[in-house]
Amino acid sequence: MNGELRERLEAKSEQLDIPLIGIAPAERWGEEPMHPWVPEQFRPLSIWPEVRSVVVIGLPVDLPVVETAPSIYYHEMYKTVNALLDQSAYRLARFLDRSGHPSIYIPRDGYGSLTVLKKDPFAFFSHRHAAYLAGLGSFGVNNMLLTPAYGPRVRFTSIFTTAELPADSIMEEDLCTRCMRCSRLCPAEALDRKGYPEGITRKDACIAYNEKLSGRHVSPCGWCIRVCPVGEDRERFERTSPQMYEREDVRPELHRAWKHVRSHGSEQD
Ligand code: B12
Repeated sequence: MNGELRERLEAKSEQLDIPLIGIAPAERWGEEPMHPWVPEQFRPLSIWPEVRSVVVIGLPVDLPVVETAPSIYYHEMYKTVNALLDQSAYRLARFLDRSGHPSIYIPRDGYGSLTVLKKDPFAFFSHRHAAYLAGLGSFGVNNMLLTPAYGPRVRFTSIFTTAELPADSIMEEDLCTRCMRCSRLCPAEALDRKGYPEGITRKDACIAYNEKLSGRHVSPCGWCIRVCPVGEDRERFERTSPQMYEREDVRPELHRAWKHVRSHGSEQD
């Protein structure tokens, strides 16, 4: 195990302003910690047989920005975070390469368009499951991985490396409070109340709704991550009452601000 390399990797991530990093051994996918689990051909060792460890990084989306969604503001932030995720993962792969361990980055999404997803709603590799195995969080009813620092308001990507790095433990705690706001407030009625992995996500409904938003330049939707009460970012941004998303009288000044942001820079509903 290369403890010294892990320390240097963490220092490099710090330097790149990456707040979340976790590591899972590639063989952990074979342990099938829940059912249904990631099918064999989607696992790291099937994709790149030389991989020994999977490094997962997470970048947050700011709560006050996702609150304005559907808006050009969240649309732009989503693009910014996506670009940074890909670039940071690419750079960390080069860092590991230079340390003598061949490594490759995986793109944060990996699909061409929503039309492609309608036919096949899967990417070749799932970062949510990788982040779970790397100890970064637990699954919520909203089908997302919830983290202590940002709840579901964090996007992930992964790096496959031949280095054998000390791993993190899977999080035992279940962070989801089962408040059901995500399921109740989803505009596409895509989430049932059972939670992941038993619950059914109507991917087709979610994709169709995002397609509509995309035509107006305000995708993605973001409701299921906005209303989630989990995450220290709620305290930091003074948004401790998720009731405000259902009742305009709880924070009327915020509702006015969101309407203002939504009414510019994109085609109206
Ligand atoms: C496709 C996709 C979508 C689709 C479909 C969503 C869905 N419900 O699956 C659309 C476009 C609608 C979408 C929407 C959103 N997404 Co999305 N999406 C992805 C993407 C590209 C691939 C997901 C995937 O293929 N997983 C792989 C399979 C293995 O997982 P699974 O679907 O859960 O499969 C299970 C079961 O279906 C079962 N199973 C049973 N039979 C079969 C058969 C086969 C062949 C397979 C594969 C599986 C399977 O086994 C699996 C294991 O439990 C990932 C990026 C990535 N490459 O990981 C982002 C990702 C999951 N999305 C993300 C986000 C944030 C969102 C949104 C909030 C949008 C937004 N940015 O505001 C919404 C939330 C929707 C929701 N609540 O589910 C983040 C999640 C971050 C987090 N904190 O967890 C990711 C990881 C992107 C990223 N790089 O960070 N997304």
